[in-house]
Amino acid sequence: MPLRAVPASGRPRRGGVLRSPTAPGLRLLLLGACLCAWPRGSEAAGARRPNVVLILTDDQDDLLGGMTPLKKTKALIADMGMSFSSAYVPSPLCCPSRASILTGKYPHNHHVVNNTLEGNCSSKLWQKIQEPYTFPAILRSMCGYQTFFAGKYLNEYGALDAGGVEHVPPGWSYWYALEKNSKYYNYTLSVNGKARKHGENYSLDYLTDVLANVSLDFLDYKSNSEPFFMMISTPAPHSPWIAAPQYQKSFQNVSAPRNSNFNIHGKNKHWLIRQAKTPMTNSSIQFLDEAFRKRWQTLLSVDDLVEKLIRRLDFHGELNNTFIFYTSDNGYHTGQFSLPIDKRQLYEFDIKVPLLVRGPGIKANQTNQMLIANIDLGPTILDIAGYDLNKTQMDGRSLLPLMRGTSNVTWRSDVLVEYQGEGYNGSDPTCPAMGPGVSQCFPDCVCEDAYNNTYACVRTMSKSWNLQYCEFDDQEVFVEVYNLTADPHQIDNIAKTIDPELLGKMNYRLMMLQSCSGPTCRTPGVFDPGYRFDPRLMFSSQVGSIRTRRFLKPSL
Ligand SMILES: [Ca+2]
Repeated sequence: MPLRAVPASGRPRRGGVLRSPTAPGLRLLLLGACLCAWPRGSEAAGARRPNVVLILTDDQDDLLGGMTPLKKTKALIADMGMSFSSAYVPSPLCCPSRASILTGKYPHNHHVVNNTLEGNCSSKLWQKIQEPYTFPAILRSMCGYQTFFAGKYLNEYGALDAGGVEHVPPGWSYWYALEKNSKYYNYTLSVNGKARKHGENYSLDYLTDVLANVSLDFLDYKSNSEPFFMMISTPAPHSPWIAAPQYQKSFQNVSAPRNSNFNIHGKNKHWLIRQAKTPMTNSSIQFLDEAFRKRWQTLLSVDDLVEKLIRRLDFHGELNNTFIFYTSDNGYHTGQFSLPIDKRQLYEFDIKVPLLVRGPGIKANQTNQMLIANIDLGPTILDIAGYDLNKTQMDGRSLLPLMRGTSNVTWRSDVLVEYQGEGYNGSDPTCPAMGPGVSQCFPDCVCEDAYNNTYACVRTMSKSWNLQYCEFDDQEVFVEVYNLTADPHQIDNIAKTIDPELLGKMNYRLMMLQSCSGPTCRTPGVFDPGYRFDPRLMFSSQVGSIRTRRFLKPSL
């Protein structure tokens, strides 16, 4: 059954009409509508406000060749615009990372800590406190954009305890959201709040293709009098890695990269890494190689989606007035430090993601090396729409000056990564060696997450430094530090040998970032020679809750 782009307010119509808002926060926003400062008179002069498309994949790495299968995407977005070569996520897990995209905030400010309802993933509290203030809600209510969502939203979206699929978040004019986590077949979509079940017929149900079709429908049926924002969030390349039939024999000769941290023992790393079995079993290696191939196969349908979308934008005369972003919610690893497959670690392979953009005013074939986090996407898109970022509490910064090649932009040198580990309290007879409190023990009983796999890192990039500093909230109060210039694969933890003064600076910077909120998160880092830290600014919104660390020196 073809999916028609039906507005969330009901029957198909020309022009997206906002649903009756239910959230009090959105009502407040609506009271001050039309607050986007698009230059007065510019539309009358023929200029149209830019459209924005955000394509978000699920678990697509940057470091292990994740972009390699996407040749058309590279040609149509990266080669036509800008690639950010240092783009990070503030949490290497779906729900916290997606919450950071939507809110423009670090996890300690949006309070989504893992993929469970208890961890605030699409919970009632999230719906009440954060969801009315996401950047799409502002785009819709303040800037008059038509807003379209298709695909995976937050992992617990559709949970009965949080309103089921009837819940449509404020700010979306068109809503085609997947219930729960990524699937390719046999799933339920919320079509503007009504459940629509899909089966396993490729031509009708393959989710990546369904997302492409409904997106094309939106472009055919949208209003031409308002600009639009589209967010298309694919299941690929998340497990269960089911490729379209025509791609299931692709990449038969491809294996996971055997780079220098593949299948080695992480001997100076935190306990969860040290318990991994080295060398990995043959069955683990076969499994991860097969997973690697299947992940790439699923991305071929994403490549088709991107091509179809851009062709349709061009057909409707919108391409030259549309910013198109492409990124992923977290990275991935296949065999690094003998961890078979997952994404919950602090290392580059899990926290670094592709980020591409093309659009008006962006020159072709640009690479930007500035330190970026996905909390910058919301501020960037609001900036494109003309919204004053000082009116938000977002932690990120607009990338628009970087995208336009503005000279003398003072940029940050540090971003924060925060992760709260998840454990499983039951026992597993197939994995008796591991006690309660661990999880993700697959394959071959190598566990990749635990309650105390809870850490915070500051990733620093400046002219002088290329470092990562991480502290664990575990019994060892473990510290890991890497010099990414000398050791790009993060093999040597230098926490014991690094200059103590530098260690103290990194500890201090981490403490500052973990206490930051809104404008205080946007400041340049301590390694910027022009930076003068003002603690009054940092703690202005944190009165009475100044965070103190349990230690100043590392314990290894
Ligand atoms: Ca993910």
